[in-house]
Amino acid sequence: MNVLSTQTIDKANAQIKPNTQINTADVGIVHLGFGAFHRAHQALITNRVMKEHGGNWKIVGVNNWRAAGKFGSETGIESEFASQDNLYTVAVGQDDRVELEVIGAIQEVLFSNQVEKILGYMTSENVKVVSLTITEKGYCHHPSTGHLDLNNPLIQHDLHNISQPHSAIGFLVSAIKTRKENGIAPFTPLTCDNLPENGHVLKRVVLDFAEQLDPELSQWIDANIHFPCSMVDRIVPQTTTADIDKITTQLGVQDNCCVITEPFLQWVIEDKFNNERPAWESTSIANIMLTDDVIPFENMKLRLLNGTHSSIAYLGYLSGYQTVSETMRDPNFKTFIRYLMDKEISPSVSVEGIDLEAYKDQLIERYQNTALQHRTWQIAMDGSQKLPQRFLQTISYGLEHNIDISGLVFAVAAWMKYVSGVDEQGNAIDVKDPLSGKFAQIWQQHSKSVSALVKEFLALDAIFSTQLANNRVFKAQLIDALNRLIQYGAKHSVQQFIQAV
Ligand code: NAI
Ligand code: CS2
Repeated sequence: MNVLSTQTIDKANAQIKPNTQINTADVGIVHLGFGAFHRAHQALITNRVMKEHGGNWKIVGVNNWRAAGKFGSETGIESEFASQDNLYTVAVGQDDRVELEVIGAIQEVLFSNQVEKILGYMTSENVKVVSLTITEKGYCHHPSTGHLDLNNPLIQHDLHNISQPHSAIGFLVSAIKTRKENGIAPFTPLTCDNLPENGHVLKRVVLDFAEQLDPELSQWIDANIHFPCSMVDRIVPQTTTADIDKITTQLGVQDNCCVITEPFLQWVIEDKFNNERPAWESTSIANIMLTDDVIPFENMKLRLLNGTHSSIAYLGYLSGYQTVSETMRDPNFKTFIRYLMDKEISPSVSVEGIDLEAYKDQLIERYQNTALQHRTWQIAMDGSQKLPQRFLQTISYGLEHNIDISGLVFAVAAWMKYVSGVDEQGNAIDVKDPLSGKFAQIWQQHSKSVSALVKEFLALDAIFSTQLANNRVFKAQLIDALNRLIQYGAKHSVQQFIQAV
């Protein structure tokens, strides 16, 4: 079958396709972390801005990051994009219905070792936005404090080779420095990662990095560059070969770069930009807004969606469920997840103008969407980077306000069991986490004593704040939850939990 390209696009069976305004536009954005989510969210929205309003907002994507001094998993997507003239399809699926949109907003996709080319774009005055979806670990920060981890191998390299950066932070500081020296107005660094106060986290690590390089540069950045926060939401699983086959069949041409997602989409952006930006809020796509306070929206999403997503990931995986929708077909899990939302998470969430009950109803529906094969294993990865904003901040709030948080503590216990690397049938779990080696060591040394396991995990100050680690109620509940989990298993423990509340 022919591959999707400028030659074959007319044959493609898609509801929406690029137009001339898109095809003739120039580059205006560099995106670091050109993964599935960016392709189904910011790139699709920017594509629609150009289709409906014009503008030079084509995107240069940077992908396949180096991890700890060597390249990350080679997906080869850069070459796949080149062979498709940088066209790809977003498949929006709801159960058995799928609609296709071909995206033409991508100028090219670069591998993160093409440093000169990447910095050439990032230092061009035509580039006005540098956005990021580099995963929580890409910020090279300590999740519990927000400060830059100066011992991170990528950071160590870049502090001595700023003209040849490996880390996203190094690329940002190198480009900001060059633009300043050449009198070019700064771009807006726009983080779209699942981190609380993500713009503040990005600014913190950029300032920490610049301080090591040149304190005056750090002071200048602090005074002259905004780092807006943004809350992003659209469930976008890793694309599987089954997805590619299904989308290709419907499209009528081969698309090896496609992504599949849900109809729901939301983007709440802090209105603080250093330069021009696309009118993202002015397209035919709903649920995109500019505001001066994103934090309440981030709290709502990171706690109600991502907190229950990670609960499903760890407890669902240990129960033998491969995907979110499969887990939610277990009525005990569906009851447990709604209980977490209503009783343990909602008390710490409030957003003016948002109907929280309707938002939670919608979340439960979204999780049951059978068009998405969102793997519990994928959501379970990088827990050391995710737990603070998804579980621990809500638990801390509950402990301070005398709210029962035993369900979330149960989810933390499931994470501890998951990172042991062995499931309930004794099979190996492929634990993906920057601290996976540390977790394996703790289990190897302390697997005979649950209280010792809990003590060692709580001592991980990159994850658990000192205050939480020293909280006796939390520690006792965690020991009890892990004991029950080991004794009865995840599926039975969930059933016991909802029968007891
Ligand atoms: P993905 O695995 O498709 O892409 C991850 C991207 O991050 C790749 O381009 C990779 O090169 C880059 N990356 C990985 N490690 C890095 C590092 N150390 N430094 C710099 N870049 C690095 O993942 P996906 O689905 O695109 O998600 C990426 C991020 O987007 C998530 O971590 C999350 O923060 C955010 N997000 C994802 C959603 C989803 O449903 N997939 C929804 C909402 C937000
Ligand atoms: C998921 C998120 O993989 C994960 O950690 O919880 O990527 C989730 O799909 C998005 O935040 C939904 O907006």
